[in-house]
Order: sequence, then C-alpha cells, then structure tokens
Amino acid sequence: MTQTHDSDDGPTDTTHSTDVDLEIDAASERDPLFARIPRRDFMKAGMAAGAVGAMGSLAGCTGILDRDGSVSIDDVDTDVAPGDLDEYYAFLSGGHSGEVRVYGVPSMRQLMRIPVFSKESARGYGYDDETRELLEESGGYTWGDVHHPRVSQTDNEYDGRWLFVNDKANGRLARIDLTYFETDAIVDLPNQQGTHGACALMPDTKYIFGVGEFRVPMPNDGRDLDDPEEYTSVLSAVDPETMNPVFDVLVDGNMDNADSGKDGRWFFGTCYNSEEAVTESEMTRSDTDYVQAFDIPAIEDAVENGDYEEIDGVPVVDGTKDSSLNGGDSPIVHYIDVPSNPHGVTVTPDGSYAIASGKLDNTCSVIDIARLDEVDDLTDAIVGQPELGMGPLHTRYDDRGHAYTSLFIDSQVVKWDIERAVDSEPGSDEAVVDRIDVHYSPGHLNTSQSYTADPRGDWLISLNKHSMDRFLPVGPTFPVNDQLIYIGDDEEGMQLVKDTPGHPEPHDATIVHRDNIEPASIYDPDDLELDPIGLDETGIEREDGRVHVKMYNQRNHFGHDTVTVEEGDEVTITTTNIESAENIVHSLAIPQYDINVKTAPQETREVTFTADKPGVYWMYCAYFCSALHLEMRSRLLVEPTED
Ligand code: K7E
Ligand code: CUA
Ligand code: CA
Repeated sequence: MTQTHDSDDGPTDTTHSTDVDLEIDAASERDPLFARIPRRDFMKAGMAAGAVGAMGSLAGCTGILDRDGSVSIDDVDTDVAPGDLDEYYAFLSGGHSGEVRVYGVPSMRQLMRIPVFSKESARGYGYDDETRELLEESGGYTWGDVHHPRVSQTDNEYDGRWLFVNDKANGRLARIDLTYFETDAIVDLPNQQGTHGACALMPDTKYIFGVGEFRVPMPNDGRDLDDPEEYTSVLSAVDPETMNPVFDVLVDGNMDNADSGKDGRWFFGTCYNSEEAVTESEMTRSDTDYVQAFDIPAIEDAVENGDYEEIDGVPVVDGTKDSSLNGGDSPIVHYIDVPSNPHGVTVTPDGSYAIASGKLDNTCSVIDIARLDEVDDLTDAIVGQPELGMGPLHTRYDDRGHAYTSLFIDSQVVKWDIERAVDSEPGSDEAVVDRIDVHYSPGHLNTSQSYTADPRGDWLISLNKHSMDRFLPVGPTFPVNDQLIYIGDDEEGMQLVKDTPGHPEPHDATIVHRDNIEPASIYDPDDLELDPIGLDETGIEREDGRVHVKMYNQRNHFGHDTVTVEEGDEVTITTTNIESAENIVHSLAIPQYDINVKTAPQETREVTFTADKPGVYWMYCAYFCSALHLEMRSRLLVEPTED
C-alpha cells in the first residue's frame, strides 16, 4: 500500500491527506449515482451558483467571520456565554449509534444523549430489567438506525410531550418521554422492514407513521423469495398513546420520507422505487416516481368498513393503484408523478403546499394540496417546479414565505421564495433568493420550529455528511459537520455561524423552542413502575434460590454494606435513589456481572442476574456523587456451592 512509513524520508506528512481539493463536483465523483446526472445540468447549477456569488456562495466568503474567528451578526446574539442558557433544544438523530442527541441552539453544545435502540451504560439503559426487556421485546437487536426525530404537537405546535424516532435498520418506531428525556416504548412493526420516515398526523399527533422503505414479501416468512414483483411496502400507523399498530396501507413502489398536512386529512410520502426494482440501476430507470398522498379519513373508513386483510395482527388496507379502494371518487392514496427519485417531502407551515425535493432532478415539486380534490390529472396539482441546484434532498421553512433546500451535490443550502416559485415557469431559477456554501454534502437541514404552523425563521442547522478539511484529522472515519446558519436577516442573507463536529451520523433534527419543553429535574415516583425503597424498607428476602435485595442509595452508601448470596441464586436488586437534591445521580455497578444501573434522584430501578461466579464483588457507585463517592461501595459475596 502507499501509506508506508519511510524512515529515510522522515515521517510521512499526513496533514496533506486533509488538504482536500474542493471541486464542486467532488461529491459526484465519489457517488456514481450522482455522476450520472447529465453534465449540462451540472453546468447550469454551477452557473447559477456563480451568479449569486456576491451573496456568499463561495466557501469562506460569507463575510461574517472576524479575523479572530468570532462571529458578529448585527443585533443577534449568537453567543451563549458560560452560565447562559440556549433558546432552543435541537434533537438530532444519532444514525447508527441508535440514539438521539440533544443540542442547545445557538450554542450547539451537546447537552445529552438519549439511548433508544442501543445499550448505554451511563444512562443504565439496557442494564436494568425494564429497559433490558424493552430492547429484548422489541426484537432483541443490538443497534438501530435513527433518522427522524419528531416532537409531538397539539394544534400544530410542539407540545413537549414526546419525541418519536424511527429505526430504519430493523423496522421499528420508538417513543421518548420528554419529561424525563428517556425512551419509554419501542414497537417492532410487523409488516415493515426498513422504517424510514417517522412522523405524525397533525394537527394533534393522532397517529405516528412508520414509512416502509424496503420492499419485502408480506408476510416475510420465506415465500416469494426471488419474486420482487410480490414484494410490498406499507405505511404503518401507530397509536401514540399505546404504541400499538392501528393499520397498514399497502402501496405501489416504496416509501422514503414523509410529512403530514396540518388539518388531519393528508399525509404525504415520497417513492423513489416506482420501478419496484431490486438494483440501483433499475430503481433509477424511470423518468418519474411518486409522491403518495394518503387520505387518512378515507383510510379510516376503509378500516371501519372491514375493507382490509389482517396480516400479523394488523389490518392492512390495499392502497395500491389497482385497488378497488382507489377506483372510486375518493381514492385512499393518490399517486402524483414527480421527477425521478425524489427524496424529502414536507408541508409548508400554512398547510398549503407539499414540497418534494428532487434528488436526481434539480428541482423541487410544489404540490397545491387543495387541488388534489379538484384536478383530473394529478400532475396538475404541481403548481411550481423551481430549479434549485444539484441534489436537492430536504426542504424546511421560515416565517416569511421562504423555503430552504439542502443541495447534496452542490454542497449548498438554497433559499427560495415559495410564491415566486408558483408564479414562475417550471424549471426557472427566479424563485432563488440566496445560496450559502456548506461544508460539505448536506443531507438534512432543519430550521427552528419548522414542522409547526409557526416557524421562527432565525436558525437553520445544515447536517453535513462530510467534513473533510474542517477539523483536526482523527483517522479515516471523519466526524460529520453540523453547521449553524443564521437565517433571520433577509437583506444580509444566510450567515454561517458555527461548525460543530459530530459523531456519525445524524440525519434529521427537530429544533424546539425551550418554552415548549418542560423537563423534570427529579423523578416523580408516581411516574415509575416500581415502588420506591425507603430508608427503613431495606431487606434481603430469600425463597427457593431466588433472592430479592431491597436497598436505597444515597451519599455515600447503598442500604446494605454486605449482600451475601449463594452461587446459582437468581438475584434481583431493587434500588432507589432517595436523594431529593437535583443532579445527585448514583449508579449500581457490579463488575464481572456486567451491571451498571443508573438512578437519578427519586428513581427506582431493578436488575436481575444469576450469581454464577463465586467470589467477592464490589458493588460501587459509578457516578461521581460526592467527595466520598469512592467510598460509596458495598460487597456482594457469592458463596460457592459445596462439592
Ligand atoms: Cu435524507 Cu433518513 Cu432524512 Cu438521511 S434521510 S439525510
Ligand atoms: Cu453515589 Cu458516587
Ligand atoms: Ca425511480
């Protein structure tokens, strides 16, 4: 290999490896799919970028970074001084880390990580009985691929109750309780593999939808293995309270991203595989794919009337094109032809338009939702198709009629005027008002309060897949780069404020004003399944080889100095953090038994294990809780069985 170390020439200068030449088509060279986009389209996009160069389309020319690197944006406080609090929470998906990350905006400080599909020892997640069962009963997988965090809403405003996320890897949806910032439910969707979009029906979070990306036979029990025409994809509706599946809707093609209308009727998904193919080259063969518009009340009627087939315990409604339910005056699923392989779709804050981002096409398609009931040819509901640049993936909104679209190949965020796009010719770039270079290859982007009816229009986060030369090199696996951009000044244009390296790999984010979230700082014991163990309730109960240890924990001890059990005993330890002071967290770590259970103030957790290793095991507190934290430990004595 070329990366040998030749001592004669001195150490290899590895810094050169980060000195990436930023050709505008670097991404297309890396990605053979995008490389297939005709060259003339690329030239057009490049020229469009050049035309607005003065508005800051060139890297490093955004004009707001002072020489010392600090940021000055007139009248906007972009700085969050030590001790000050951020105005927004940003919930970022953690991708294949299977978690959600909580950032403050605008500081971009990482405040917390919420484990969802993967074990996490600092939170004790997957280590106590309850969360271990949660992971086991939802499939027993050790990881998930979290893409889309969505906060529940009431009346089209974030209500701070729950955060929902998808597991694209294993076909699951999860719910995070935003009082405690912890995962409290996971459902393994029976008829879905590859749950991509995760979003709710608005205005009031009536259902959570899992969006089925990977087509598979249904049921997937070994039938139709190599018969892709028999594979199917479904939209799955889940009750947000019970997290039980309510119904599935079978579709033609597949589903990728999705969003809800604002009035409880429409739900929109994109489909990039109308070809129903199994290879990339086949999936990009057709000139058009779909936006699917689901008429939710019509689907509910079908379920009510028994027009479904029950598969794996879930009513499955046939929403394919040839279905009788799509034959009459009120089809349950409309298939709107849009240019090849669209990606994101989102509904504008006023609920008027669903906007699908083109991905392989340089445009977004603006669908007038009211027209869906009026037109004979559904493509007549597409009322705007602005040319935006190369690789449009996702679109978000401000409070002033603008849309912001990420351009993966151009490595830009483009800002455009929605009504101007409707008024201008399809394929024209007249609607574009600003562009900013991002570093590099943005997937998602999000703006403050964007999914509500009332976006704030001040902050945008561009979630860039590639960081190349932006950070100190850390080996061949690069961090992602989440960039904070100020969008509150239409005259100055978009302004880059900060780079934030991130552990791979966030996709989507939801940015919620802090007034909309009310986290608890200590547990309310009434909210927990287990009864707390009080100061005088400690004890060790033994019955038929089962041992139940009840103990509390507080600075600086665990209700028992010594717990003695016999080899082979099944031991359950119930432990309560009886502190009422904020921020005093303890844990119960038992080395060699692979246990680390966290308890925050007033929290009770339980862990069960088989004491199969005789010996002395220090049960210690792994959270630094006081000056005598190191002394906070007790012995577990496991007596060997005789003979
Ligand atoms: Cu574009 Cu899951 Cu939103 Cu990733 S998908 S970027
Ligand atoms: Cu309790 Cu350290
Ligand atoms: Ca396609």
